[in-house]
Amino acid sequence: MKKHLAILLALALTLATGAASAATTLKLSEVHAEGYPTTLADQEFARLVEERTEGRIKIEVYSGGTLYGEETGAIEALQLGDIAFSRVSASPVSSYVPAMNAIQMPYLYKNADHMWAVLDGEIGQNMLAQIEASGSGLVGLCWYDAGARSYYTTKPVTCVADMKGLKIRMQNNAMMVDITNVLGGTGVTGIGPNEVYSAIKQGTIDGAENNWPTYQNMGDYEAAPYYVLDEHTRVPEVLLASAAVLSELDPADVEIIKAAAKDTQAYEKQKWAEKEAAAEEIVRAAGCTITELSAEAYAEFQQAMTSPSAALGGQSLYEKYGSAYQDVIDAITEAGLGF
Ligand code: BDP
Repeated sequence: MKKHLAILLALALTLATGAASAATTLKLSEVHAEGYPTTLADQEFARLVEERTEGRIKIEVYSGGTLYGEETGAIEALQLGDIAFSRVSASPVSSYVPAMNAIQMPYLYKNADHMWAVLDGEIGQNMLAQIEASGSGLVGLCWYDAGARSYYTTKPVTCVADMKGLKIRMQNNAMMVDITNVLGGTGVTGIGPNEVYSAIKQGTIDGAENNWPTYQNMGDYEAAPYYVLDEHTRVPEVLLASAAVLSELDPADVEIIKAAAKDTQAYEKQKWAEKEAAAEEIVRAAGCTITELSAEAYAEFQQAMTSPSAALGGQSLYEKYGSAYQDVIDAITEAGLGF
């Protein structure tokens, strides 16, 4: 009798705590290596979700591009519901949600504070909501920092004319390809960020463009030691979820997931600041040629990417990719007046 009571009690306890129900395990794809700011943020997100759902949801983070080496592959897997999450750059998301280009036009932000005021404000939060509302099958959870992107090449570049004829790996986004094309170079896509180093070494491309942390962490600075700080774009990172996978979960858990993601943003920004400084130090110590542009040379890059171009049949990048979102672009520019 006593034994039966104990079993009953144990059963009641398991039911009450939910310990008997199996945990749901979800996958998160990340192209960066262990220890990179976004990977650390993914892991913090997984920790918070597991803690706040009391173990009902476990998230496995696959770093280093082991699941998908190209972010477009991860995005398509999210649409199909093959994986639950992926931390990607906002750039390839534009191929699925074109309005995303409005927040990553060249020379759009005055500085990082300007970009963050926009992303944390109405425009950025509306953009996250728009990813979900667009019917893309994607859900935008939060933004992460990714600094400013600049060109790195196997030959010195100190002005726009030096870009002529260079084959430059760009992210999978038509606007990004045109950013290089308007400079007289050739934008090349289809190369994952982990393949850039070998593509440069093999001579398939003459360079690429990225922020300090990726330039250093992927080892690209050893293959293309000329880094020209033209800072053409600030493209934030975005943590995406699969709408199909979220629809299978308890709505209360979806709310926990959404809140947990937002709570990792400050953490990533702090790790980003540390890594950005450390990466710059490593690259400089390695003896790379870092070109800080004169005001005139900088203006030349800016001019090429904002005015009409023969490479675009007389259109400017802003006309070709931004005119449908002119109101958003104007609001972003206006928000920059205080910076
Ligand atoms: C890095 C982003 C990463 C992108 C990569 C790229 O963190 O998400 O995949 O650029 O250029 O800055 O593809």
